[in-house]
Amino acid sequence: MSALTLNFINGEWIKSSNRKTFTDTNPAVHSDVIGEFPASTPEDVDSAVAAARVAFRSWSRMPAPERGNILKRIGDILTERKDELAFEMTREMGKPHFETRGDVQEAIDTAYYAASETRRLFGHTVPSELPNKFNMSIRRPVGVIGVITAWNFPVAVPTWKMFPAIAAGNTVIFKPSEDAPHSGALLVKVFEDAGLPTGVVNLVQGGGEVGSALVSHPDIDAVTFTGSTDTGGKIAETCGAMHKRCSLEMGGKNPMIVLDDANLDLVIDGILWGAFGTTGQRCTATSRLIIQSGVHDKLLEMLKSAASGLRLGYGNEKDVDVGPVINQKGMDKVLGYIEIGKKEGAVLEMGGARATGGKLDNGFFIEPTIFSGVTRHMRIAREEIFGPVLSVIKVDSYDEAVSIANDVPYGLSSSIYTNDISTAFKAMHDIEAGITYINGPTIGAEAHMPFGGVKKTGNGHREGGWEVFDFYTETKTVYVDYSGKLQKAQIDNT
Ligand code: UN1
Repeated sequence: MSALTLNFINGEWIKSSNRKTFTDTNPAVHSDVIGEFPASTPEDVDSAVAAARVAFRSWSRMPAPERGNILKRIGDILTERKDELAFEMTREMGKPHFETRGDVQEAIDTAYYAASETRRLFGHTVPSELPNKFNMSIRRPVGVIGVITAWNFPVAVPTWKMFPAIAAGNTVIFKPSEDAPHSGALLVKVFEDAGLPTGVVNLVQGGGEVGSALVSHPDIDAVTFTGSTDTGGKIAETCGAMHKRCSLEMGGKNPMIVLDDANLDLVIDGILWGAFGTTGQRCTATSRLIIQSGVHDKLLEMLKSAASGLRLGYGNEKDVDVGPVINQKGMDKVLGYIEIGKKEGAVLEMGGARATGGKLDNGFFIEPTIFSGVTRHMRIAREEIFGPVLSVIKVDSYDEAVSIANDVPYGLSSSIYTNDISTAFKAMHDIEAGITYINGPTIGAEAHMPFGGVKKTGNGHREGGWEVFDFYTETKTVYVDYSGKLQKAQIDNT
């Protein structure tokens, strides 16, 4: 068994303290066992935090552009290994190889972007209200960061969190999802090979017990999490009680609005990619299609014919458009929602069952599924399904479309197709979401732009782009008085 099935703590690949393991398998080919990974314990978290705390002393003092040089090397190695990483990621979590290549590319972009930020990390200089006095703000790293991620972007999302964190001088404990430990370990191996100093990133594999130990650890200063809204809420409670900052990226129920004047061919490409890309298992997936009545019937027919051409299969084989869902639990959940949709009276236009036959019997495949006649109060219009299920809602007007788009507890991504520039600009403001795409689907965030959602999707922070550095740094305000005497603010200058 390779060393990479161990934890990585203080620069060494080591077993967990209790030697217990969990099994990781290929969701498209059940017989393909990827490995046994440590079901780690709170003691392992303790060792990782101790290592990260020691590393913080020197890492936080290193000139930021030097940290940036290491990030560049990480980006270079990710570029060299893009194909082999993508192969293993597809094997582990199922999305097709062209998509896992994109996942690695997102990590590469983030590495180079975060490296470039190490030459900025701007503070402010501001006039003082007193003479011979200089005011400024500088950024300081926060400390040791707990990073808890999902499996659907097993490389990109962890790097969105870790690269800006380490660029800013923090150190990290990384807990990947139990459904993506292998990708997580391969990523950490890249860090090791790039010469990231000992203890700066530590990997602790495992499930909820490790996650809770991280969140509640008194020596972890901040937690960043991508996953379910329920778990995020619990993390926020613990962090709140401990006065710890946390950044949460949670569920979505992302709408795509199609108005009568839209270019329908463009819309079809967008829906297929937005709703069925990553088998619908993105927090940004298009899960509601809100169509204006003038084009509703025509678009639905076009959509059914286009979606029936999607090829399901193991994503490391040729010509596969859509992979499996992640595991049995995921499959039960999605099939459960399909039953709910039927009971609620939505019209099942296509799909609606486990996909079987030939090699599909070896994995967790679900037919791309479309419901029409969905109304705003149905559960399939309001709850995150995280699978290849699209709910189509018919509306009469722009105003009705926006009102339905906003009528959910989530607000991550959104999209509108229209050729009317005034409507497009209006929608930018009217839609309650952290991200709005005009004439594009709800997926496709770029690494150097802020990413995050409103309402129950997030808690006010953003990943990606320049804003993420606000989460990973503390502002220190500095006053330099060079007048040679005591100057009393608010007293001497009134
Ligand atoms: C996620 O689903 O957690 O915009 C992230 C996108 C991707 C990131 C998705 N770049 O869909």
